[in-house]
Amino acid sequence: MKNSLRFTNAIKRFYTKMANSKFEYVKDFETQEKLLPNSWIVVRIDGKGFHKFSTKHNFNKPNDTRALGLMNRAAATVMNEYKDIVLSYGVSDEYSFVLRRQCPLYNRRKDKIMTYLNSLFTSSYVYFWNEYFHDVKLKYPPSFDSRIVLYPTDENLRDYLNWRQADCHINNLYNTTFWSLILKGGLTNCEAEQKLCGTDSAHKNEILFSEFGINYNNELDLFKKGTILLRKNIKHPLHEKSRQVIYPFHEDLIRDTFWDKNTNILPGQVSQEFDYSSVDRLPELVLKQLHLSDKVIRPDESKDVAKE
Ligand SMILES: Nc1nc2c(ncn2[C@@H]2O[C@H](COP(=O)(O)OP(=O)(O)OP(=O)(O)O)[C@@H](O)[C@H]2O)c(=O)[nH]1
Ligand SMILES: [Mg+2]
Repeated sequence: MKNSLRFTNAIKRFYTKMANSKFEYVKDFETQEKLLPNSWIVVRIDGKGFHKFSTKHNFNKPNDTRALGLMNRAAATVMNEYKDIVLSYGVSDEYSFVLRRQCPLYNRRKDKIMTYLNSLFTSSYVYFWNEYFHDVKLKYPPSFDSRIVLYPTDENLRDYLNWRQADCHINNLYNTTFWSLILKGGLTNCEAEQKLCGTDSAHKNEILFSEFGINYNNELDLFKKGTILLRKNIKHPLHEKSRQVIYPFHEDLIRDTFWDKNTNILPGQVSQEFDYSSVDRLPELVLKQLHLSDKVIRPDESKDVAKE
């Protein structure tokens, strides 16, 4: 009995091996694209059909701080997992992740990098949905496309980021004026579109100011500039030990000032010290990472918080 069982198993193993070797040739059809060495890797993800998604979930027009906060949270999760990301830039339903030139991640296999980053971003978007849209039920699963673009020089990388931020500015000025004409001015979508046709930036600023008393300069930098996420070492507000966090900035990327301050990015050093004593309050995104209530504002207020 024992012998016959052993014999049957041996036969099974033989046929499995035969079958494997017979079919194994299909593995040769798989290709692996390795990303060029010594070049900046940019992974850009973009929401699929977010025009519809934002309407279905009643996003505020033209900008919804909950939606932008959620995008930033999902992106920070990706940055936390993948330490080779030195900078991320987000606006509307898109995020760009910049991986340092020398990044050896997954042997620079394109598919691995692109799909892992995209799926972690997408699952995080769904995972954190309720933290941002408390009373809004997620009606259907959102999805994001992604692509990888390589930039060989620092100048190319900066120009890429300049392009995305300039796009943010152009779209936001247009959308702010468009929705003011509709929501405050009572125009139909078609009328607003016609009114804005052929207008330049100065003209849109003028419409906003003269018709609605809106000074575009006073709009939130979050809307005008998008969000730049950087890895920073900061002093924990309670015990002052150094902590690495993903810190959001809403500044001009195009000017040299940004690059003069954040000297670690282009040499590919992923993190840098950051003294936040001059900011009014730590951003919510940072407080969440430190598991702190958003009542904590500055180290000098930490004693009060610690007592609570
Ligand atoms: N109301 C509102 N809409 C937003 C916000 N953020 C993104 N959107 C919507 O998302 C769209 C993003 O633009 P696209 O990516 O070009 O459009 P899409 O519908 O996602 O189309 P595909 O990316 O081609 O699938 C915007 O045009 C808006 O309709 C927001 O904060 N508020
Ligand atoms: Mg989209």
